[in-house]
Amino acid sequence: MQQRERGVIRLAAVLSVCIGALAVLGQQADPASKPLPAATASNGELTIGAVIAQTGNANLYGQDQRMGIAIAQQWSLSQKPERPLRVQLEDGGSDEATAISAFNLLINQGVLALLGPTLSQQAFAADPIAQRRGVPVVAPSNTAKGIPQIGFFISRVSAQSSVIAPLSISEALRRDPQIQRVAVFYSQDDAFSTSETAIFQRTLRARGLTPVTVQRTQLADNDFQIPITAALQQKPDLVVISIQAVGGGNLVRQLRELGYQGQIVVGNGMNTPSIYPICQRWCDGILIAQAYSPELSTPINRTFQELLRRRNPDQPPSQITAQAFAAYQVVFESVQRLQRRGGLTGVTLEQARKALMKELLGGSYDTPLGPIQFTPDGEVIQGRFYVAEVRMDANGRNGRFAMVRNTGAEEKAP
Ligand code: 1QQ
Repeated sequence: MQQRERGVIRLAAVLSVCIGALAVLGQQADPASKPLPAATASNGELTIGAVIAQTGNANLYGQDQRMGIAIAQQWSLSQKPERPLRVQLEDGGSDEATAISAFNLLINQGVLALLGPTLSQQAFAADPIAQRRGVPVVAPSNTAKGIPQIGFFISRVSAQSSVIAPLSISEALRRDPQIQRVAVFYSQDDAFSTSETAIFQRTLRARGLTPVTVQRTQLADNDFQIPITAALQQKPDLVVISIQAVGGGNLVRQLRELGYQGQIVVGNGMNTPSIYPICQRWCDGILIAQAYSPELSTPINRTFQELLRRRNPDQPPSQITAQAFAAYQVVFESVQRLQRRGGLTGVTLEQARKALMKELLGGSYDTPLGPIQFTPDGEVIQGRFYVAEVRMDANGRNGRFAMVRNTGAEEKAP
């Protein structure tokens, strides 16, 4: 044997020993097999992780979500929990890689469950890791088709686009039944956008409206002059947009600046008050379907708004904040139920995670979104949805989502 070949074989042997050693170490480091601390222990509180965008463009949603989780924690203390929860917040960034490292970090640290990540695009990359390792995930804001179907441990409190998006199209057509020519815009490199535009386009076709143009843009785009010019040549009388907040806000503004005067329907990507400073007075009048109404008059929704007002009187209650509250609440209440039944006593972390997921899926929750439950595969069941119209102040700096339609589950979308 050549000396070089022997060297290669020796190197391979050393490497395989190293990999084996790392695997053993990894198993030892995995806290899943450790016993869950007793409720009476000094560290009886349990830790859940929250993977929320704090950097990148999705930080606009992340701000709303951090607030929702913070006030949910405050609310939970008033419930005198037998098992208090601690939240460890990690930046999920706005891309897949950051969300994946945050998931790995928190799972390796032994969190009981995870809230997040912010974007569907991230969830399709990070959730399979939690699924493989048996860690419950509750998504506060993933709306793309197929998220809970990633596996048993994956659920969401954010209603999927298919049940919400059609409502805003219906409202636009109710306002103007003469609409004939629809232009569609979406980001082709984002899971939320591609999923939502499919629903929008299906809804349009069901109403006999084939888009006169479909403009495909990129997530990172902020200058839309070229696609807008192409679209306006088709003389649309309705524009339907599935783009995240920063790009979407810029698109609406540029559409108006380039002279478009017809109705605009936008999707969940623009469901945050953070769009106001981006599209300013140009956002006035846009229609957006929502899974939350500040007008829902229930004790938990009033508490949610009161706690929010106390923390930040300038932050209006919004869907993404309410969904983040609900995500925490669902985990919190499931943990308390399980604790009361003895399901968290004498078990390993792995067993506790599994028991929690079962408990969570079987429960009913009275949240600021209204009463919710889950399908067996983790899809939220929610009764009421709304359509809001953005109304901007005269100075164009501040605005609000004014509720213009309230749709119960019994009124099925087309
Ligand atoms: C998703 C979304 C985001 C655009 C809102 C947070 O709905 O990624 O599914």
